[in-house]
Amino acid sequence: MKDILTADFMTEMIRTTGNMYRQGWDERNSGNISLLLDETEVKDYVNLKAVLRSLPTGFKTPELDGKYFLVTGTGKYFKNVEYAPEVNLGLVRLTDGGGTAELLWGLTDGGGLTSEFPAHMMSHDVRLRIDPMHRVVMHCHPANLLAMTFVHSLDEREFTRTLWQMCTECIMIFPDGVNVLPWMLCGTNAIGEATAEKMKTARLVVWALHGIYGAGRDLDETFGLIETAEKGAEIYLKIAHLPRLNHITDDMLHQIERRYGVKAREGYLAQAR
Ligand code: 2HA
Ligand code: ZN
Repeated sequence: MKDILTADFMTEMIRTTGNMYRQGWDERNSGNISLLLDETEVKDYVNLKAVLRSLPTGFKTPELDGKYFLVTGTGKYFKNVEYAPEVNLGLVRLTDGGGTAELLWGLTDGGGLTSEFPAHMMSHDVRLRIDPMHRVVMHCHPANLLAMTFVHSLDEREFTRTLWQMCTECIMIFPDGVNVLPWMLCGTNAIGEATAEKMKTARLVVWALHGIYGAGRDLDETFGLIETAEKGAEIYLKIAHLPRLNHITDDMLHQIERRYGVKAREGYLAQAR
């Protein structure tokens, strides 16, 4: 067996949790990540037959049966992942139609999977149907996006348009926009189902008064997606109370669409002239 701490997926996960912590997105034990892995990626690093513990998930995702995930543990601090990955992360394989997660590595202190495991798995299920290259679900609490949900309309079109209008490149990074869930109790199957439903039409789902979910093809891309939306929210909060003299107009956004080959979410921009 090769040393799992040298695997690309592990070093990327460790860097990403550290970077998210240093961005201020993951105070204390907040936030969670799950990274979908192919069996070919993990087979040299763990004994696929040696199940350390079987953890009931409390829901079914038959399409994910047999799939492998590297996930953050419940109650674990992102800032500690780089110092003790084997305590703070777990590598699991779903069986029993998604009803059981078999632990193959990690969570060595007896800890469990992220409390948001339902939202993660249900979102993977949805995103994989849309994009076979999909791999990552990421949740965190970026301050500006969170703050924005207290003072901005939670209408998805309005919320998305505001972010697109804050930085020229926002529309290039998330042309599908940002979906928004009203406040719901976190850690439940219900918020998992609602998040997955929102993931059908966008890779970013804001949890009002709580945080955000991002989905993408790798850790870097998903981090960048959240980072860009958070930058938009930061600009918004810097200028929301000031008279606005200059604007990013729908006409400008249409120019970006044409030049960079992106397509804004249907109906989110005024018709091009
Ligand atoms: O893992 O962020 O939403 C802690 C959370 C739950
Ligand atoms: Zn949270």
